[in-house]
Amino acid sequence: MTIEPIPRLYCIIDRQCFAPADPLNAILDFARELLAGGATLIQYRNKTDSPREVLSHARELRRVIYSSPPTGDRTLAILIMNDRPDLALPAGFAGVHLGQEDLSPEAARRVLPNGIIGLSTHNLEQVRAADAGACDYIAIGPVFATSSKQNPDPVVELEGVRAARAATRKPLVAIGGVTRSNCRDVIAAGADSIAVISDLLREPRASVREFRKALG
Ligand code: TZP
Ligand code: MG
Repeated sequence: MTIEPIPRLYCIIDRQCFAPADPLNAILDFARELLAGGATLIQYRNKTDSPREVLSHARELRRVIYSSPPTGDRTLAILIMNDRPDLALPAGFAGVHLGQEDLSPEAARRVLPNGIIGLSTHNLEQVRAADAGACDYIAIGPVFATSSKQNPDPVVELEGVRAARAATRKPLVAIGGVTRSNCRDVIAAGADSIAVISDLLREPRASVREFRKALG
């Protein structure tokens, strides 16, 4: 499935950013605030809980999003599951975001024949391989230093975004250390979209609004 044009802002809800126990209500409140700010693309990232819990959170997230009033020019936010196509399917999510060590895009396509499939890349060689493969969009990063990812690859800086842009015509998402202050530079370097964890956390509704305003 295509995701073109990809929304300029790609919000990530990272379970790690919420209380160790019983995070669901806080996660759902956070999602409501993102939507109220105008979020149209949301990934659920949960690297700690059991598949059963991840699926349960994801189903609740979908319920919240489908029962929220429409925002912006899109009726509903697109929901993407991190890592797990097998959970995206029963959660009713639109797609999956894969890392280099998850299932390949081609294998994920067997699970989600009509789903959106994104792939993380961290260098030019990976971008080229992703461009030749079955993913619908490519993420490049970390662009800048980030504390949201364990064992991050080396930062690619704006130069890495420019190089990725030159290597693919697929929608390009830049991730890692992107904030309201630097997001315009990242788009100017060639990204179609920027993915954010940290700079949404403190004031999600206002942040989404400000990102959207900055990104046009
Ligand atoms: N992949 C590369 S950097 C990153 C991920 C998941 C974390 C991005 O989070 P932040 O807080 O916006 O830097
Ligand atoms: Mg992954």
